[in-house]
Amino acid sequence: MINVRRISLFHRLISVRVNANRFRSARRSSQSLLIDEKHIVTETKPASLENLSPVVRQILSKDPSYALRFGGQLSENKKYLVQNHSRTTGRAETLFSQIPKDHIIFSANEEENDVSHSPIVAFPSEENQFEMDLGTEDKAIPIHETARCFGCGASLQCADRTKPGFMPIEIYKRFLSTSLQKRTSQCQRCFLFKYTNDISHCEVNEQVYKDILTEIKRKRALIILIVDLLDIPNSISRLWANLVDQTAETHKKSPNIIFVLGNKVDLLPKDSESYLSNVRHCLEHECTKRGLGRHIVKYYGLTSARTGYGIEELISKVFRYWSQHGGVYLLGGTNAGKSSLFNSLIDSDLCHIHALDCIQPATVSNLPGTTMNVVRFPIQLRTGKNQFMREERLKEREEEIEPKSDNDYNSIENETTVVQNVESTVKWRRRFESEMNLPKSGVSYTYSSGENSFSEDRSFDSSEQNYINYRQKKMRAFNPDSYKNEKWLYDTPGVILSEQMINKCSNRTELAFFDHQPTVIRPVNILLNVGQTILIGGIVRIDVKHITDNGQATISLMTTCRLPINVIQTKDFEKFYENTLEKNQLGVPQNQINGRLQDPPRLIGPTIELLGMGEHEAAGDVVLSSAGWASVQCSRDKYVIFDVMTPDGLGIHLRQPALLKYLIHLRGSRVGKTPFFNKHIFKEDQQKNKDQSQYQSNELEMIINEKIWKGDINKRRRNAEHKK
Ligand SMILES: Nc1nc2c(ncn2[C@@H]2O[C@H](COP(=O)(O)OP(=O)(O)O)[C@@H](O)[C@H]2O)c(=O)[nH]1
Ligand SMILES: [Mg+2]
Repeated sequence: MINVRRISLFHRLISVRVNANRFRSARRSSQSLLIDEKHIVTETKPASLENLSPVVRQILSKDPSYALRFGGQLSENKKYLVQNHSRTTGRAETLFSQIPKDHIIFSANEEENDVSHSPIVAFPSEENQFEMDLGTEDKAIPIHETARCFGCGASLQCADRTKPGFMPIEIYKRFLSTSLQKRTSQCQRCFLFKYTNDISHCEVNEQVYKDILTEIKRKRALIILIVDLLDIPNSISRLWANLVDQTAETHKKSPNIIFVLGNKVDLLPKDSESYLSNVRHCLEHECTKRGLGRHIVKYYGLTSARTGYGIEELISKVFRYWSQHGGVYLLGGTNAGKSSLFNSLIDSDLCHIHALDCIQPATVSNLPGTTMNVVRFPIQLRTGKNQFMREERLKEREEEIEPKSDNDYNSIENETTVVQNVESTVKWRRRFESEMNLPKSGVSYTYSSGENSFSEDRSFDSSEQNYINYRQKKMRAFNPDSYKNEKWLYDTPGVILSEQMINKCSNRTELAFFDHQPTVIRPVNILLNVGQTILIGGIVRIDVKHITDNGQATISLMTTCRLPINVIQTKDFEKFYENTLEKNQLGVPQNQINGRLQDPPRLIGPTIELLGMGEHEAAGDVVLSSAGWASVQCSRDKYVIFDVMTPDGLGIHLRQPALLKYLIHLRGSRVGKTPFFNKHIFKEDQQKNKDQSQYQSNELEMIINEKIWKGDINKRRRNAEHKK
C-alpha cells in the first residue's frame, strides 16, 4: 500500500509549482515546462491514459486542468498524463515512474489515521467501491463572499469538503487568480456528478430558504410553483397560498403573481383524446383544495422540462403577466423538476440575449437536495421588436408541424410522449440568416437600463464560425456584475414536503426504486377480489376489503417500474412480508441499519371507499405518496372498499376526479390464471420493440408474482381436495 501522506505532500509540492505556469503551460509542450521549472522538475514521464481508471480518464478528458490533481498535466495529444519528476527530492521517481491505477485511486486504511489529507470524494456507487484523492482542504481560508457554484448555487469554499460549495484549494486558488470576466465556478460535488453520475448528499441550510421567501415577500415577484404531476397533491404545499399577500391591494400594493406548472407531463400515457385537459383540470382542482385557487393563480400549465412541452407557452405567459419589478422564482418540492426547467429556460427567449451563451446549466439529479442555494440568469425585458420576432418564429414553428390525419390524432396508440422544442429567437434568427445566405451581419442589442431601451449594433459578424467563436468566448465570460440592473430568474432549493416518501429514503439504492424511466409509464392492471392484498415494493399495502355483490373491480397501478408488485391473500400477508423482506426481494426498504425508512416499516393508513362509475372509467385515484397512484374502476353504483397503508401513513389521498380516467383502456390480454393483465403495447413500442429493456422491468416482476399467485392457487386447490 502506498503511503498516502507521501503522495499528498508530493501533490502539494507539484501543484504549487505547476500552478504558477498552469495557463501558459497548457499550450506548451511538456519540454518547455521543464525549462521553466528547472530547479524542481527535471524529468517528465508520460503514462498512457489507458492505464488509468475510467473515472480518472473521463475527468481528464473533460477538464485537462484536473491533471494537476494527479501530479502532472495532459500531453498535447491528450493521450498521456505527463508526470513531472523531481530529482531534488527523489521521491517522485519511485512514486510516479509508472502510474498504475492503484497509485491514484486508493483507499485509506486504519494504519493511515494520521493522513494529513484523507481522500476527498468517495464514490459509493455499486460498481466503484473506491475512494479517490482529489485535492486539499485549507481551513484557514473563509467562504467566498459572493462567488457561487453555477450548478447548485452553494457559496464556494475550500475549508470543508463535507459542506456544500467545496473546491480543493488548488482549484480555488486558480479560481481566485482568474479575472472576473473569465471565471467559471463549479464546486467539486457538481463537477464530479457530471462524470460519475453520483452526487454526495449535503443538507440544505434552512436559513437559505427562509431568506428566499423574505426576498420574495419584499419585492413584487412572479412565483412559478412546480408541481410533480406524478405526486399530486403531495407535491403541493399548503403554505404556498401565503406567498401572496391577499391584503396587498387594500394597501395599494400589488401582490405577487403565481403560476402553477404540472411538470413531467411526458411520463403520462395518453389514455383518451382529451387527456391533457383532464390532467390540467385535476391539477387545478387539487391546487384549489390547497388554497391555490383561481383567485390567486394567474395560470395553470402543463410542462415537461425533459421534452420542452409547454415551455414556450409558459414564456409567453411570463411576458404577459410579469411586472418587470421583481424577479421570477421557480419554487417547488424536491425533485419536481425546477432545475431541469431552469435549464430549458437558459436557451429560451426569457434569457437575456447577452447572457444566452454564457449561462451554465444547473445540476439535475434524482437526489433530493441537489440545489443548495439560488442559481440564476438575467431576464430579457420584452420590447415590441423582440415580441414581434418571437411571434414570427412561433408562427413558423406551428406551420412546420405537420397536421395529422384525424384518425391518427385521435388514436391513443399515438403521441404518447409530448415533445416540443424550446429555442431562443435570437439564435433562430442567426440560423435563419445563415441559411438564407443573407449578408452575414449580425445584430447585437445593448440594453441600457437607465433609459430602459435597447440599441442595435450591426457591427459584429454573425457567420456560423464567428458565432461559435463568440459563443465559446462568451461561455467562459459570464460576469454577473454586468447585469447589476437586470431582473433575474431564480432556481431554488426544493422544499422538503413531509408527505413525499422520497425524502425518507436512507440511501441512493433505495431512492433509485422511485426513479421513472424516460418513457411514458405503462399502467399495471389488476383484477380485484375481496380478501386480496396488493403489495408495492415493501412500502405500500392495499387490502381489498369489500366489493358490493362481488361485482367486478380493477385497479390500474401507475408506479415506477422498479418497484415489484405482489398480489397475495390478505391472510398470508404477514408471513409473505416477513419472508420477502428478509430476502430483500421488495426493493424498498433495503436491509439497512439506521435507515430512515424503518425496516420493517410501520405500515398504517386509512380505509378508503369508492363508488363505481362503470368498468371502463376510473372512480378515483388512491394516491400512494412518491410510489405513484392506483386508479380504481368498479361497476356503476357499486362500492369498493380498501385499507391502504404506507410507512406511518405517509401521503395517502383519495383523488377525485382521477388524473387519468381511462387507464384501464391501456391494458393487454389477461395473464392466464393470474389477476394481472399484460401491459398495453403502443404502436411506437412495436416499432421500438427491439429495445425491450426500456419497459420490461415490471414484466419480470410479474413473472415472479405469477409464480407466487399460482403457488397460492395450487395450495388452495390442494386444501379443497384435502377437505373433500
Ligand atoms: N420525465 C421527466 N423527468 C423529469 C422532468 N423534469 C425533471 N425530471 C427528472 O426529475 C429529477 C429531478 O429533477 P431536478 O430538476 O433536479 O428537480 P429539482 O429538485 O426540482 O431541481 C431528475 O431525475 C430529472 O431528470 C420532466 O419534465 N420529465
Ligand atoms: Mg434543483
